[in-house]
Amino acid sequence: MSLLKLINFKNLGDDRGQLVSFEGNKNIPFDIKRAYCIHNTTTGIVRGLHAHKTLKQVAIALKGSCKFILDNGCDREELTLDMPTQGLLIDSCLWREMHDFTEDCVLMVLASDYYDESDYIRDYQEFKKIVGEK
Ligand code: T46
Repeated sequence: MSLLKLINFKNLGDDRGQLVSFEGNKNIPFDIKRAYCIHNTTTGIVRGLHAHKTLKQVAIALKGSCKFILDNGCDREELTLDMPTQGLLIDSCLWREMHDFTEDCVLMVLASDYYDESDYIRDYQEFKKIVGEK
């Protein structure tokens, strides 16, 4: 089964322009407690490089594009996010890396919980150990 779980959002646009709606426990499969945006990213950098113990998130490229790698400790898969009508569901216990941000990229992330540094696993070997024990 692929690690890359995509959600397609309905385009509610008309001849005035485009509109996409995100609703907790409807087209987003959890209660949305937090939203954040990554933008004005420095060329060539890699972000992420961590997993979360419990947090679930959906990442949506509102503008531009970036590449996402998801890794479950055994398999590693990559995709490009490049449209507001498509979201990537990032379940807990998945290592993520984001790279190749276009200059104009605005990446919005909807999260199932508030920011909590103790939920992060920032060491890949520790992550491998935790998923290996599950
Ligand atoms: C993730 C990927 C996709 C906060 O204070 N509140 C927040 O809600 C967030 C997300 C971050 N921060 C602080 C923590 C750091 O001092 O903002 C700084 C940058 O965060 P970080 O280095 O974790 O950013 P990324 O892009 O590596 O990772 C982020 C999320 O943190 C993470 O949960 O899954 O995007």
